Amino acid sequence: MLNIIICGAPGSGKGTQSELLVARFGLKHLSTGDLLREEMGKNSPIGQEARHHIEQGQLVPDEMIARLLAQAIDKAAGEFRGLILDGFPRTVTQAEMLEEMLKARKLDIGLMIDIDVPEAELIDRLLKRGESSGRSDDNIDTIRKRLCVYHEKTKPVSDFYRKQNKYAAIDGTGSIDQIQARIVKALQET
Ligand code: B4P
Repeated sequence: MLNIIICGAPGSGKGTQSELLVARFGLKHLSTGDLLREEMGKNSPIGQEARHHIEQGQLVPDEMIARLLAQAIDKAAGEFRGLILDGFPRTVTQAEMLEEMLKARKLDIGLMIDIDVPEAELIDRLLKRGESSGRSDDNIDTIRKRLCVYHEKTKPVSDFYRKQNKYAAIDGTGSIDQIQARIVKALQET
């Protein structure tokens, strides 16, 4: 079973590339950003707490997001050939939590794909998305905060998987198809 993580800064194209991988490999796509937006849409207690953090450009608490992800994995149990975890883990603590979560379900990670895009392009993409997405976190002040949080908390997660030889850095510039081809090549070389 192929279980992969797609990581990268906000706007690096994690969601975009995940959708293409789903179509190609029949994987189950679990985006923690989507799970949180679903809760916010329902205005559930989790959604209300998440909104507060997301609008500040901060990450939601590790325990909250880990619980939400575990529930989503269990809900999909038996119906997937592999998982794409999009936007999780975003902290080293989440990476440790994920190890335990997967071990308990006799699963493991094959590869972490880290999509690398220069900051100016990230800001450009997110501002463009903000024109139509209606996402309250796609504005310049929040984008800058999200990028700081990414460098401080998420970048170190790469080392966690690099040490396990489960890491591939992917150039995230160019067309969506070019980037997809780089990811598929990395997966084939695993
Ligand atoms: P996410 O939903 O993961 O949002 P993202 O990082 O902004 O999006 P992504 O990288 O998927 O970008 P996309 O493909 O859409 O997280 C939102 C928030 O939720 C976080 O800030 C955090 O607060 C919270 N959260 C989520 N997971 C969490 C966790 N594990 N722990 C704690 N908190 C968590 O691409 C962006 C845009 O670029 C799109 O408009 C797309 O069309 C465009 N694009 C993509 N590829 C392109 C290309 N090659 N060229 C030009 N444009 C491109």
